[in-house]
Amino acid sequence: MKTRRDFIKISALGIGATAVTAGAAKAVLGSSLFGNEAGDEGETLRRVPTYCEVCFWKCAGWAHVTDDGKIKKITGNDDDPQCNGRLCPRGTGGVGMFSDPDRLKTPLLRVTKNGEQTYREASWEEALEYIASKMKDIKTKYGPESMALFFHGSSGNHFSHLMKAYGTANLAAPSFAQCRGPRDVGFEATFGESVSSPEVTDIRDTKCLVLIGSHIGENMHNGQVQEMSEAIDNGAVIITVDPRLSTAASKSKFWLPIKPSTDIALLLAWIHVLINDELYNKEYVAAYAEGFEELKAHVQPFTPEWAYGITTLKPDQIRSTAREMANAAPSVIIHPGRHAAWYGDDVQRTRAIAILNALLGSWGNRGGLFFKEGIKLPEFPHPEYPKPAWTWKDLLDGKYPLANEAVTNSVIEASFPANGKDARIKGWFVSGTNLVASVPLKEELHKAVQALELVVVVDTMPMEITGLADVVLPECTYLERYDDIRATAHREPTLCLRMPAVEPMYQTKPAWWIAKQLGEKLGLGDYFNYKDYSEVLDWQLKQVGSSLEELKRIGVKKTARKTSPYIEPGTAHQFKTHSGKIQLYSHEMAEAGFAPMPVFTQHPEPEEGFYRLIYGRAPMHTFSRTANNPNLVALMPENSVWVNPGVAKIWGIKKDQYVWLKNQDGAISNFAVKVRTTERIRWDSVYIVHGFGHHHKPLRFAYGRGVNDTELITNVMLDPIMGGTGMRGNFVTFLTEDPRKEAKA
Ligand SMILES: Nc1nc2c(c(=O)[nH]1)N[C@H]1C(S)=C(S)[C@@H](COP(=O)(O)OP(=O)(O)OC[C@H]3O[C@@H](n4cnc5c(=O)[nH]c(N)nc54)[C@H](O)[C@@H]3O)O[C@H]1N2
Ligand SMILES: Nc1nc2c(c(=O)[nH]1)N[C@H]1C(S)=C(S)[C@@H](COP(=O)(O)OP(=O)(O)OC[C@H]3O[C@@H](n4cnc5c(=O)[nH]c(N)nc54)[C@H](O)[C@@H]3O)O[C@H]1N2
Ligand code: SF4
Ligand SMILES: [Mo]
Repeated sequence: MKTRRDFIKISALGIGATAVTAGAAKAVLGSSLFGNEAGDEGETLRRVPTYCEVCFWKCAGWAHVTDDGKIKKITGNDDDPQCNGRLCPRGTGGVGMFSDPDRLKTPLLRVTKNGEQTYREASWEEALEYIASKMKDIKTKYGPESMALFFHGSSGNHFSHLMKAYGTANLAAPSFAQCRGPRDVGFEATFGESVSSPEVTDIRDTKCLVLIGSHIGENMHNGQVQEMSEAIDNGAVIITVDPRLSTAASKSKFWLPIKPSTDIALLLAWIHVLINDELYNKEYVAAYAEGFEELKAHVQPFTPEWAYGITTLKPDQIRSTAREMANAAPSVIIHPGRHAAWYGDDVQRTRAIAILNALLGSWGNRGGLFFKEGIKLPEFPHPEYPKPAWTWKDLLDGKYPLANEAVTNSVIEASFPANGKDARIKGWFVSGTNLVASVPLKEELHKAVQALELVVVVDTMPMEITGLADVVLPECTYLERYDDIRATAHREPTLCLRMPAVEPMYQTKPAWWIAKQLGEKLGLGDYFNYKDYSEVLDWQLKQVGSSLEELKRIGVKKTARKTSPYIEPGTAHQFKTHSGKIQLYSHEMAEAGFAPMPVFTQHPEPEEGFYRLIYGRAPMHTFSRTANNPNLVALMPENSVWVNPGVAKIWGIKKDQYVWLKNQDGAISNFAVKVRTTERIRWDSVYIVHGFGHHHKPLRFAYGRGVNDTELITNVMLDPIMGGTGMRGNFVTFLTEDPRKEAKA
């Protein structure tokens, strides 16, 4: 049967590219585009403030621009506490987002030509008219609630405003159910608030940092990495729990190479030791927590000896690391992690992490977790948003009661008819997220895309997601636009500006402009009462005693805190839970029908000949968003699969050999991946970096390089508490011959 919406390769337009090797990237582009170089002799460079969009740490920096409009380099802003004047390799290489020859250049419309679907170039007027008329149509036929926005990154703010003005609250980001959602819900259930982004971890002054899976150093969240190395220099004890000798583990006093999926057993044993050996912070627990007696009774069976049989970690190792934490308390951090969607019981795991922090008294003490403070910018005046008749919550049918942000997977599942019911979501607006690579629901995505009446994708690059769109809108990169002021609360309140360093290339436009044009075409002009976004920023900044002019000059404005980052000795502190106390026993979870204290669940193990597929980050890339960035491809062109030498020997596979991976359900990687044999990984697991193995040919530097973990994640373990998609219950085996050879012959 012919599908309604074919995946269209943008190369069909003839604007695609021929494959170029990574090494040749530099030659193709010419070195001047590579940034990081001083200006030529005698050349004066203009400094334009920005904040980085290569990941969501949002470091503040300067774009250095020549008189004729070339971006020579990007450097950190010394006044920014999130980066202290230093960008990570990805941020420095951010110029590549701008100079990438494969960028989207014009709006594209899906058309059928000689019976085949393809894109044709369109003017902005035509593309926006088309979207507006479809959106009006959807509003009339089904109500505005049946439009959904999927977003990640700065452009999301502009389209969220548009969608709320239009009348829908179905705004979903993969950064919830595919990332930090379980962690945030676990911490909210315990402390009444999440640890935010950037996290409120006081790593700089800590005496003991415990990393559970969190692989800082490969996870390059800038400020955290800097603070961790400062803490190490100051003699802090690092304890890393990871089945792989991560960069962080290699800098640790203790590396606990845990059997994957068993972390909750270790956490319960640590809680057991802290309580039974009376190592916990009695004063703090008495003053700020409730449910201690219930917790004490609950953990009695969970001795280190019990955990040993599950985790493979020796009892004395568990006891001595618990003692290290207690010695450092309250200047100790059990890091909350960030990408927490692992095994489907992830809220329980992060609850256990939160409880450990509570027992040690870390939140509210120097070297633990601090209280954040920020500058609240007033919203630019606009009419009230209409109240939607229903929201994403109504799509859950009573599932995931503690989800407090839209669950991407549920919104996707509501986008096609199922069980005899019509789909409630009829149109998608997607911006800054490559759902094909970031949400492990291939079939559901496919069904949704066949059923939807409108799919709009706003992106800077011809990523896989663009092939699913009816209309592709090319956004200019962060170096060519205004966005909202960065006003995130953290250790020090800051305001930070992003403005265009150069004019947008090609026909690309900023998200604020796209949202405003669409708003006007939809009769929502009152919500976009300005000519240029700089007016909005100037108005907002003036409300808090600054101005656009000031921020253009300094980039970052820091102000003094008005409140203390720590609990003042002798004062009564209220946490943000209903009772004001930390919930060691969670009434909220009990009422919702879940275990009120963390429980360990045994997860399936790999069958003979299969290995658990675990994945993570590399310092030079951000997910799939940098996969084609010529600067970063030059640093790391492909991922490799980490294999224990003992396992490689059984299979007769050699270092640097290319293999295909096949999972428990028969899914086979699209491409081959290079083997890295290393003692740094347990024998029962293999490891790859996420974001590679692109199958979209117009990505000339990324196409066919390495493997894509998402296509091997066919078993998804949903967290019943908030809908997180646990992705680490997949097992792979090796294929040494090209599995598609016969088909190709
Ligand atoms: N298998 C697997 N899945 C995962 C993860 C994993 O490790 N493995 N990680 C999970 C995590 S932690 C997260 S946070 C999510 C991330 O998921 P996504 O946010 O979907 O991440 P990216 O793959 O970086 O996709 C970003 C998209 O934004 C586009 N883009 C970049 N800059 C701009 C811009 O300025 N404007 C616009 N409009 N578009 C832009 C890029 O070209 C790309 O298409 O993925 C989750 N999914
Ligand atoms: N360079 C770079 N930095 C990034 C990003 C990026 O794309 N590139 N993305 C950012 C984003 S959005 C996020 S969410 C974070 C994600 O980064 P983190 O939150 O730090 O890490 P995770 O992806 O949860 O975990 C990866 C680590 O968990 C280990 N692991 C796998 N299974 C298990 C297990 O069962 N138990 C334990 N204890 N460990 C296990 C892996 O070996 C790996 O070292 O990184 C952020 N920083
Ligand atoms: S950590 Fe690196 S990539 Fe992320 S915002 Fe900062 S400089 Fe950019
Ligand atoms: Mo994430």
